[in-house]
Amino acid sequence: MNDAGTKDQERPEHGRGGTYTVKGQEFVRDSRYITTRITRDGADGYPVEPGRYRLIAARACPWANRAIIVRRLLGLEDAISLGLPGPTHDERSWTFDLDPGGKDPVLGIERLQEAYFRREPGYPRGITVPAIVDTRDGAVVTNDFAQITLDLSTEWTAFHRDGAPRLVPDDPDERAEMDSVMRRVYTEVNNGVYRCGFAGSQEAYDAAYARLWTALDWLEERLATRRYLMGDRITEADVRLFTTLVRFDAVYHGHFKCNRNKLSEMPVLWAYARDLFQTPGFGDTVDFVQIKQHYYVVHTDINPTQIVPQGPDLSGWLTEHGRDELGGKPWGDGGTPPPPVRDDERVAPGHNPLYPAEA
Ligand SMILES: N[C@@H](CCC(=O)N[C@@H](CS)C(=O)NCC(=O)O)C(=O)O
Repeated sequence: MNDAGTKDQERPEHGRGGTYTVKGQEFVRDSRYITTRITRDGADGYPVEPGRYRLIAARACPWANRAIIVRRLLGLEDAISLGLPGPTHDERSWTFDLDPGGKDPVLGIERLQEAYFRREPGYPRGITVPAIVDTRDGAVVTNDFAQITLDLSTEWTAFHRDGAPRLVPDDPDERAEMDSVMRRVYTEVNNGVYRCGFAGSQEAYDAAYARLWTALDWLEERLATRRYLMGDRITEADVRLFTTLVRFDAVYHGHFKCNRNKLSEMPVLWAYARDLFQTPGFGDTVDFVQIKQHYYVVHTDINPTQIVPQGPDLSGWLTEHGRDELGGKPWGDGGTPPPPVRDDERVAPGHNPLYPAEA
């Protein structure tokens, strides 16, 4: 038994942290994280300090994509730098194979594992993204993906851009409702697609499939009358749902067998997802090429040939969505959209319909 009271033998040889199939079993995510927080009061030893921390967030990963979106919506690019490992990782770790010399230019490391080992030698769990690294000692501060984005909203306020949206409501009732929506979105949708994809038995898959579609039908209904999940403005809940929806037809429909229908066949959810995709800060962070490479190449247990499919056609993401008819103030009172993506953080041409391949 390990420190969380679970059996280490359930972890496969290849060391993947949370995502793999165990034959005969339901997929259960390993949700033990490094939960140190970066806060204004520095209670955990890590005070908010611009220029000190580096967010490591592969574009392929939905949990990391959340952090990239929130950082951009809030305008924290100057306060927290961004490191981007390539789309695939081997049995040991994510690597900085896209960077010159194969090393992260700030941390000087080839593998994210090195930053985890600086925090805890021999770190035994998954080397996951997103992770925030302290550039002073090169050690991971946190990989607690759910807390990371909430803290960007609530602890880093002094460094938000002018016009940044309030992604986490101040009103306690609204916050409680958002937390409840996010809980359901997490268990049934964000993690629900993985539960389908990594089901280790027919029964587990059947149950996972039913749960997922029950939740997607609920969302289709909820969003029919609300422009965003919490009403008339964008919140953290939308960021969390978006990162799963944007991957749906490209990977979850086929690779994870979430195939009752495509996202593009659910009129409300598809229009909602396109609305967000076309909103600055959302679609402009998405790299469909890396997303497909990641899932189809890394998950050899469910795609042993590692063949990456050509489709689907992504041009639909830019079609009119008509959601403006529902009204709403996407950025809230006094809020404004973020400025265009900085040059050094742009998704590669041809990897996203917003950035066509150069002729
Ligand atoms: N929510 C995730 C955290 C993020 C996560 O799973 N990221 C994946 C990529 S999408 C990852 O880093 N996987 C590497 C690994 O599991 O070793 C979890 O439950 O662990």
